[in-house]
Amino acid sequence: MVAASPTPVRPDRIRPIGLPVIDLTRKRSDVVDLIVRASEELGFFKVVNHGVPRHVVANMEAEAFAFFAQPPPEKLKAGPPNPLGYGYKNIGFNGDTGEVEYLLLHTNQASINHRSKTISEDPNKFSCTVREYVEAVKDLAVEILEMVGEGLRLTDPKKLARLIRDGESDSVFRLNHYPSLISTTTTTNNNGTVDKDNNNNSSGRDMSSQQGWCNVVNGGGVSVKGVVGFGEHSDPQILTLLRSNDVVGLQISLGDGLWAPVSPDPDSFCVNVGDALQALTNGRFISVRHRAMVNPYRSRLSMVYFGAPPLHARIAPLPETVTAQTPSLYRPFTWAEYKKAAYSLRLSHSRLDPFRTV
Ligand code: GA4
Repeated sequence: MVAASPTPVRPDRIRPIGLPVIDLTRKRSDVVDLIVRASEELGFFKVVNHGVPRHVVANMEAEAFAFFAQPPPEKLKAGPPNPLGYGYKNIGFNGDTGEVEYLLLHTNQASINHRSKTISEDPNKFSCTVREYVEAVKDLAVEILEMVGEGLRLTDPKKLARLIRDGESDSVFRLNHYPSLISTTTTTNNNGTVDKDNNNNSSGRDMSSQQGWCNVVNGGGVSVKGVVGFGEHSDPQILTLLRSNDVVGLQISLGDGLWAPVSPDPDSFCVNVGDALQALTNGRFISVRHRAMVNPYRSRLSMVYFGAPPLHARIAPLPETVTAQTPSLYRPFTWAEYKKAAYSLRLSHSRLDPFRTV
């Protein structure tokens, strides 16, 4: 018998792209056009001059780093994730894993207060910091969605924004920590200068494990290895607002094994369209797959707000997006139905497919 030759694993390739950077202090009509165009073409853009106060971001980041710097037994008090709470390597309930530890919180104040007791020795301070951050970022998401409503010329331009502003919104907030692969605190950065990384690998795990490694070819065609922190997926919600420290890691899928790295910029927010907004816009806006890679030298921290509708909200293509030429691509579903389907699938699955009409 002739042994079958192993199928060669095609290395991922990196292709840098210029992500649109939208200055929110520009003329409103220009900002509206830029947001709509970016949401249609790439599903991703950055916003600058966004109005979220620096100290609000800095306080949240400090709390997050303080939490992840604790010894594992302390962090485990906030877990296991159900899906809310502290998680370490396991993502969802169907066997997905990644080189990440995280805190997943509901943005409902009662839930934050309750969770804070297992997260911090000063639960009041922790919950106030989260509340301040989530409120500021939610306001930004509302502003962006109002502009989307204008850009799509909806009869009720605030309709989309109301879904996440609703007191019963099912929005969640996630803190992701991707420890570096080295445990020393002093590293050399891309410029060849020395950085002091105070956020060293404190996860208490064996980072020498080869699980999660994939081959990556950079722009110059050189094959390098990369470790996946959070695997390829699209976000289920309406709109995602991500802020990370100054460490590269986020990558956008361009399809066919091509990945576009997003340059980190602690002063901006990276915004992306979620599956629910793709359905609401009848596929006009795209919910693009993305992933997070571990940085070998420096720990990465991302703070991600996922703006979602209430559980009972009905998601269906907005009438303004359905025409004879563009018939409805999705059947109506509630957010609760969609979530149930999402949690029954793996991270990389296409979660909107079961709701497609064609
Ligand atoms: C991806 C986006 C958000 O991080 C998240 C994730 C959620 C989880 O970690 O509990 C999911 C994942 C995310 C999509 C599919 C399901 C649900 C893990 C998983 C395998 C909080 C979300 O809403 O969906």
